[in-house]
Amino acid sequence: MRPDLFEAPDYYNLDDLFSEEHLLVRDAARQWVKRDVSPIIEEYAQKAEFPKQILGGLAEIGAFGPYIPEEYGGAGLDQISYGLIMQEIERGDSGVRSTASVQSSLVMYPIYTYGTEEQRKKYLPKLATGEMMGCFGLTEPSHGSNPSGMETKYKDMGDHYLLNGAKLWISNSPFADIAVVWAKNEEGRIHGLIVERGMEGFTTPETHNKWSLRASATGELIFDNVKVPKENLLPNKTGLGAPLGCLDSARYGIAWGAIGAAMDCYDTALRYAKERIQFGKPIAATQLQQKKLAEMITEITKAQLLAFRLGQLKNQGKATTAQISMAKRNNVDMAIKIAREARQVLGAMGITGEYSIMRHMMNLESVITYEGTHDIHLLITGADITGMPAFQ
Ligand code: TGC
Ligand code: FAD
Repeated sequence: MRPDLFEAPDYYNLDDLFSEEHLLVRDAARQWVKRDVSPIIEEYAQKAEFPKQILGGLAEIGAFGPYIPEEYGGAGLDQISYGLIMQEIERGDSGVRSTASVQSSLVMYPIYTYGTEEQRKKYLPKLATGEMMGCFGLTEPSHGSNPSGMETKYKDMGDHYLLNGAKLWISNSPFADIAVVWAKNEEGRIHGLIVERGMEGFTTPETHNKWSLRASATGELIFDNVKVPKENLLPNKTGLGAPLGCLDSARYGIAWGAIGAAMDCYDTALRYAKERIQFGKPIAATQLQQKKLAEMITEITKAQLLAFRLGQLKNQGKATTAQISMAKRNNVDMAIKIAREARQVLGAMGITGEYSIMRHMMNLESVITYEGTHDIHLLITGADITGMPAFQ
């Protein structure tokens, strides 16, 4: 892969709206990605392996629990800083951002929000440093978009719970130390349980042959009569709203993250178009390539404004699930379309690993599917504006 020459676009002077802290946090993440992610990521994506050596760096830039209070090891930052960190990481690779999203919003968030003080103290500081890694099990083989139908269940055995079932498509599962697992009790009510690697009957086979998110480890969670200690139940929220609350936080991060992938594709295409000479002039001087580039920067700018306003609402505790859905859906769609257009600007070179565009494009095929598909987010907006859910 070529040296990382990335220069971030800021067409509407958004930097003027960020605080000094936002800029410091963002620039630290940006430099780290340039130094520690860009030089290695293509190789890891090609060999379909997660680069575990970057876990310490992710922790150092505050990517594990950015908004978790410092007393539990988090970075104690606001939601805009969290978004900016996700943007910068996904500028490097969506798979690396996935690892950070899962650790922060799908593992640390539920333990912090729904857990006991003992659970917070036991797990959060280690998760914040990356000494312990987590994953989140909601999706099942027969229940993706409709997690309420989940079949994973647990039984109260007096001194412990007995867990049975299976989860599929779980980011980080092959190496995670713990899993936050959503399962039904005997009354059919959904609860979260912390399952630890090493518990008898718990296995995490890896999913192979992915064309997308190749630098992220994906796998299953299989529970075959796993004895889970009673103190591992998250007691403070039950029902589908508990996992959906975690998804609000992760989807918000993705709305920012997708901007990073789009910025990288745009920046690469712009630089290439200025340098590539055909018919005696740079292709950037042709109207067709300018149309592509001008539309890209317009869409990136709109997505940045959407994410920034959503960040303000989130900081005020006012962002709704439907507002988050709109931003996740719009920004990922924007990014995947830009990746496809940018790939064409590079001609044949666009399909190689010399440039990041094809990797972003393939990664975004997962991002547009996980954390609620493109269709499901449209239906969430539809339900919100009409008051008539059309899921069934
Ligand atoms: P519905 O009837 O709408 O809601 C059930 C209950 O939940 C409450 N609720 C919420 N509570 C808190 N926060 C939210 N965001 C909430 N949304 C809904 C709701 O009030 C209700 O409460 P109650 O007390 O009345 O029971 O549920 P539904 O079954 O109709 O489903 C709605 C739907 C389709 C929108 C939902 O199921 C959905 O979002 N499906 C998509 C599934 C999904 O996003 N899965 C993601 C899996 S994790 C993942 O992909 C990680 S990838 C990570 C990475 O690598 O980055
Ligand atoms: P389905 O729900 O079967 O949907 C198939 C198609 O039908 C989609 O196009 C969908 O939009 C459409 N559809 C579904 N319902 C409707 C409807 N009512 N109306 C119209 N169209 C509809 N899950 C986790 O729990 N944890 C993870 O860490 C995790 N990581 C993932 C990592 C990767 C790389 C991927 C690809 C997925 C991951 N997932 C994870 C799973 C992800 O959340 C699901 O794939 C997603 O929710 C969609 O479920 P599904 O794939 O079963 O698709």
